[in-house]
Amino acid sequence: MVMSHTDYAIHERAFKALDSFLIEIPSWGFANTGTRFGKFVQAAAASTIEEKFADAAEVNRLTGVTPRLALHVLWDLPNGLKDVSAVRELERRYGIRSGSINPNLFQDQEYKFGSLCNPDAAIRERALAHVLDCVEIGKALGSRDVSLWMADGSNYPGTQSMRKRIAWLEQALREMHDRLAPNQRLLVEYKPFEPAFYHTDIADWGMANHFARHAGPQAFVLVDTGHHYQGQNIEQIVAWLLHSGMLGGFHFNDRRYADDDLTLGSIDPYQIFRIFHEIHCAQYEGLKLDIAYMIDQSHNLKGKVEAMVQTVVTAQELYLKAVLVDRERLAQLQQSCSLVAAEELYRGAFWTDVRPLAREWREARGLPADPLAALAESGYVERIAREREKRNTAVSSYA
Ligand code: RM4
Ligand code: MN
Ligand code: MN
Repeated sequence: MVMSHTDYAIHERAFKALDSFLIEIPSWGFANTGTRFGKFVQAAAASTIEEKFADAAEVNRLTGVTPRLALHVLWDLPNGLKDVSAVRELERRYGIRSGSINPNLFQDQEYKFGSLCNPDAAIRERALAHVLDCVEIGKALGSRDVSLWMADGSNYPGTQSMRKRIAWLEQALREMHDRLAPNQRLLVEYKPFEPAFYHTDIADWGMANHFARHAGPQAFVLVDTGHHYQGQNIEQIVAWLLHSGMLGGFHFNDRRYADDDLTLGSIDPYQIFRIFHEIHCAQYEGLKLDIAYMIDQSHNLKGKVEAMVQTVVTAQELYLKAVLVDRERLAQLQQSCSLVAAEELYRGAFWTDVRPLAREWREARGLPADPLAALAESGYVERIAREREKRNTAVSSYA
C-alpha cells in the first residue's frame, strides 16, 4: 500500500494515541453479578482474587493495554491491610498491578442510613476508619488513586438533614485527604440515585467538584458515564472539568435507562466519542492531563472475559476515531461559524472505520490482531469454566 503524507501523519497520530491509552479494568467485572432480583451464575466467573488476577492477565495478554486491576476493598481484601502481601504476590505471579482502590461503604448493616453521612457519629467514625484504611492499602500497593463512591442518601423527603450531611462529608473527606501520600489522589464519584431514591449525598458533578475542592489539591472528580440523568450532556461536564483542572478519571460503561453498567459503546458509542473529542482537544491546546481511564461494568449475561476484551477494543476504537478529527481545521470552522462544515468534519471522524488502523497497531506491537478471535482460539474461557464450574454452581436468589 502506498501512503501519502497525510496517511503517514494519521498513522503516527493514531499509533501515538494508542500507545499512551491504558485502561484499568475492574476486579468485579469478572465476578458473578446480577440484578437486584438475583444473580446469574456463570461457570467461568471468578470467585477469588487470584482468579480475578488471572482473568485480568488474560485480557492484558490479548490487548496489551490493561496492566492494572481496580480492587474493591472488602470484596478483594476482606481483611484490609492484612491482605496486602497476598495481593503483592498475585501481582508478581500474574504481571498485573493493583489499580484504583475502591472503599466499600455500602454493604455493611451499619450503613443502612448512610456511612460518612450517617447521623450517628460512631458509624461515621467507622466509615472514616475504613476509607483511611483504603488510603493505607493504596500506599502499601503503590496504587495512586482511591476512588470513592458512596451509597449514602435518603429515600423520603424530610427524613434527613441534607445540609448536616454535607458538613459531615466535607470534614471526612478533608481528613481522608490529609492522609494521602504526595503521589496519591482521591477521586470523588457522583451518582444521582440508587440505592437512595430521594436524594444522594453526592448527586452530580457540581457536588463532587465541591467536595473535591474542599478536601484539598489532590482530590479530583470521577465521571462514571452511567451516573447521569437521561439526556444530560456529559461531554460538557467533561469540558468543564478539563477547563478547571478537576477531571480525575472515568468509570466507563453504557446505559439505556439508569446505572445499567452495560458494555461501553453498546448503546451510544457517539457519546463516548464526544467525550474523547473534548479530551483530545484539551490535549491539542496544550493542557496537561492526568486522567485515569477505568472500566466499571457488570457483565450479567455476557461471558465476562469476552465482554472485557470487547470493551477494551471498543474504547480504543472510539478513542482513535476522536484522534482523527482535524483539530486545526475544526478550530477554523468553529471560528467562522461554518456549522455544517464543522459538523461534517466532526461526524466524519466518527463514521471512519478505524478497525484496520487498530489492527495494524496491534500487529506492530506484537499483539493479536483480533483480540476477541484470539481469545476464542486460546480456549481460555473453556478451561476456566471447567476449573471453576464446581464452585460456581451455588445459586443465590434475591429473597
Ligand atoms: C456503583 C459505582 C461504583 C462501583 C459500585 C460497584 O454504582 O459505580 O463506582 O464501585 O457501583
Ligand atoms: Mn462507578
Ligand atoms: Mn455505577
